[in-house]
Amino acid sequence: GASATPKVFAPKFDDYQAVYNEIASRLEEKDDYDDGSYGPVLVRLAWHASGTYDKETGTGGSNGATMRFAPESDHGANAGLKAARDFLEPVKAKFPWITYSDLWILGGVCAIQEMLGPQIPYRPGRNDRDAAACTPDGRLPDASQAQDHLRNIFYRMGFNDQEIVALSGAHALGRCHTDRSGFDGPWTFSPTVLTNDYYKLLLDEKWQWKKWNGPKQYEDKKTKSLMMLPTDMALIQDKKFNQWVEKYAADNELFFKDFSNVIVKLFELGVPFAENSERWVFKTVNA
Ligand code: CCH
Repeated sequence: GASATPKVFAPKFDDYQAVYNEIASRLEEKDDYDDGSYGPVLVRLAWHASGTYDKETGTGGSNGATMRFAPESDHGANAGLKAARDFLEPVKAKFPWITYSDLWILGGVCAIQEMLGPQIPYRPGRNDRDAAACTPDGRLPDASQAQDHLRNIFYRMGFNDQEIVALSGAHALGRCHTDRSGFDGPWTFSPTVLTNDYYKLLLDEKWQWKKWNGPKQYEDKKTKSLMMLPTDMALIQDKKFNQWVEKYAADNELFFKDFSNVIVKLFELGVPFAENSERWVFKTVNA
């Protein structure tokens, strides 16, 4: 008789493009959130899933999606990211074959591309893990600190000074929320579009301490409607960082190229990809 070949669903590019399209259409549809987009908080979810990586022990990183569980979900740095996880839940329900950890990173990739950022090559291969793989608190940066702290945190993941500055350009997107981090306000006037405005504003505006009862942060002297965290200001206070701020402020193309490279690296930290795995570039909705 005919021997039945077991049918194992092995998703390919088109399958992941379909997931991408679903995330993109939800982004478009749910435009009553924050500044009109879930995009920024999706980027932050992908970053906080990845930024727990420790190169010495190989622990943390986007493999595992352990932020689904306490204690990681309750870490102060992750306050508010439930909004992003909940946004992706119906996508997971529609495409149950994708792991949460691949989905969260695809959410970040889709959000960056749909917010007019550069192409972010992507490959799947992350496996979900249980609460036992949660990382200890304190692996993500503390916004009240300065350059030494930034170097400690990002060198632990394996990044250099140029990469720290390139990654920080993500703060062109989104805002701080008093009920999440305690800080308040956006960094740029266009928080749902990725540009090099973060660097331009750092250099061009006059920044002063905001007078309020909240945590210490800066406001722009002119409009008092933008903000910078102490860690953002460290990028212009430190000579080595500042060189890169100037380069990215002057050249959006260079920023896009370096941002794409470094965020691919961030999103892949500690992921056990198959040896022959290749990266894909997904088509944007308007392409
Ligand atoms: Fe960030 N970030 N971030 N950040 N971040 C916050 C919001 C966003 C720090 C602190 C904060 C990166 C690096 C740092 C985003 C992407 C990246 C907030 C406000 C704080 C505080 C949270 C709130 O109240 O909702 C610090 C410190 C560092 C040190 O380097 C990096 C790297 C990335 C991505 C590559 C994005 C996007 C947001 C906006 C989220 C939103 O909900 O709008």
